[in-house]
Amino acid sequence: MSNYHIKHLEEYYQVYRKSIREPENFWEEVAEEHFLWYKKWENVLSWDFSKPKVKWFEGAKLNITVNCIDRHLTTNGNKTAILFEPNDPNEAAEHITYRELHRRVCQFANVLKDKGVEKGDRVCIYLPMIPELAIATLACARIGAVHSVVFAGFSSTALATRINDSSCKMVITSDGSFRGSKTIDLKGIVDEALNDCDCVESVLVVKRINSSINMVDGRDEWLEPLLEEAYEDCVPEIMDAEDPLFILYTSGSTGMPKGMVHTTAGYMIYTAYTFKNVFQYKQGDIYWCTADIGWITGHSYIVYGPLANGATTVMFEGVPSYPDFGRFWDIVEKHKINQFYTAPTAIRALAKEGLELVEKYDLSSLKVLGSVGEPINEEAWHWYNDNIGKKQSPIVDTWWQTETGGIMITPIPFATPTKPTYATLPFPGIQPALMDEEGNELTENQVSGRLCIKFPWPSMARTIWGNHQRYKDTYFTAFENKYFTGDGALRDEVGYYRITGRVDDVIIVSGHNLGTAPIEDAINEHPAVAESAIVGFPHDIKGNALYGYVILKDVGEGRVHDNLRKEINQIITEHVGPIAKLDKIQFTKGLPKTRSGKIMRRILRKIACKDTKNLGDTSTLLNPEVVQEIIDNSL
Ligand code: 7RM
Repeated sequence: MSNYHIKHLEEYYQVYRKSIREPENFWEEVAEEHFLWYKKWENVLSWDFSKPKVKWFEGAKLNITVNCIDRHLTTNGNKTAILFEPNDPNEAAEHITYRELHRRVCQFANVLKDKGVEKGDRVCIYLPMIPELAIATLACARIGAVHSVVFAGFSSTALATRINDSSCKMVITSDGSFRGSKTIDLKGIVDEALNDCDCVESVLVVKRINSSINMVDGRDEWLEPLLEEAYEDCVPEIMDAEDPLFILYTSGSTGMPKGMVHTTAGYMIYTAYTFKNVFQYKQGDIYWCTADIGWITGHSYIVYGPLANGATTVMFEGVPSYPDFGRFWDIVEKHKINQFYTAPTAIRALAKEGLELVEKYDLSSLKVLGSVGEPINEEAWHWYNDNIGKKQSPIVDTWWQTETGGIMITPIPFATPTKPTYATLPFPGIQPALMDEEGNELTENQVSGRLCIKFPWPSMARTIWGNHQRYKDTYFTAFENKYFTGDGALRDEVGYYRITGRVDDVIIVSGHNLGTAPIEDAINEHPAVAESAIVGFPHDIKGNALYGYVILKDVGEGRVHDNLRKEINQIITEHVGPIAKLDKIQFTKGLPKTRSGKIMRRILRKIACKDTKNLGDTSTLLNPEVVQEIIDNSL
């Protein structure tokens, strides 16, 4: 990919204006300049948000792994593609060159083929942050299989739901994972999940922690010996531009997660072009995104975007607190990281530990700092800017979503003047709109509203796996002819955007998108629970924490509430994962409900935030009397 990127604000505005005036020419030029195509497109874009239908580069033929790997081999074969930093700081880092990556992806792809995986088949990947995770995704893409990576912190029930929803034929996992001083029995979790999955024919197991695990005859196999036997080259499958590349689940307003489907050409172009411009990546730079590949941030900005640019991308297996809270800075110094991309929740956790562990390390290699996943508060922004960037490295506060596939609103470093807590300006090709509740677009500056996008962009999700109607209902129904993000935002006097947070039932805890519904479903499984409602409240480190209101079936005098609290969190851990545990649990006799039976979360949210002076209109409630009781007993 050519090294050219946007260099100053005037140029940003020029590029932006062109991208809006002639979007098709704009994206066609990006696609023409940078990528390898077996066949060029017949049509750049066709779209209709009322269906909704979006197609980019129809008729084009390509393979994304050829663009991410093969095409770098002649010039950059010996360059490090993936730099793996293990959990244990005493274990040597692994430098995987582009040539080696090519061989390992091809071998893995051949194993998949041998096991009967074909183009279009779904493969579930449930792995820790080890090189095999990136290699497995690329191996799927090599042969046209659709990967569905499930974050390896999810429970067996959550895993089973995702495997079944897209009827995955194969699961790729490991014997276990290292996380700080702990090990986690991943294979055990997979075994449990598979009790409820009839679609899975085979399980490939990577050896990572050397634990003794149970292998099911005829279903499970160790990966290593198969790889050793596998041929070192694999002819890439020729894919259509709109063939699905992967499914990634994100939570929604019902218990059922949404399998967002991303397709090949548009996703490739957009992640590559945003990576280059947002991080100002130069040949030779070492780039590190601390996300897990189990989230969209890892898909787009650890794997596909960086590799499409021939970059060196760091994969870190561990946690920021192990062996101590200086680990991130230790890695920055050790590998001379140039671009560092992390989440506000991590920044807040590290800021709390004081400066000693920062000042120990040489951070002078850093050029660009990134933030993603939730609004970054003013305090965290300044701490990051002052102590990590030493006021020399611009912070790119990047707003985007699983559904958008790539970064949507962001500063371009060294071009866009940054402003704390503002994601600033739309990336070229992105047309945001702020809407009032009646569905009118607010066109002036200094307004706030619901954030929509008015025009398609190449990396937008095309559908929800198996449920196009839900895709339409969730994103294209609230505002006519617009994609609704679910977020609220404001636009300041110069047109900068500040994302204010979700306006729906999604709560972001430590940067993880949690739907209230699956957590409530889990709590309601407890035999003593009649009903429950979850809301978020501000938390110093996690951004938001969870507050649960629980109605017990029978307020038996003998029950010890503390035990119940533990049991409820235990059930949540089993059904959703530990990330969804409740910080506060209030037992209550009733929940405020509308006449149609919908819980008025707005009121519960205010109580959890200790903002009870103005509860708004409670007259529509079926049972207004419960409100005072809840306030009186609030935690
Ligand atoms: C990339 C990612 C998406 C939701 C999104 C927002 C929130 C993400 C920012 C942000 C404020 C940001 N995908 N969000 N980035 N809010 N400023 N820079 O996180 O699908 O997991 O979450 O995250 O609410 O809608 S995600």
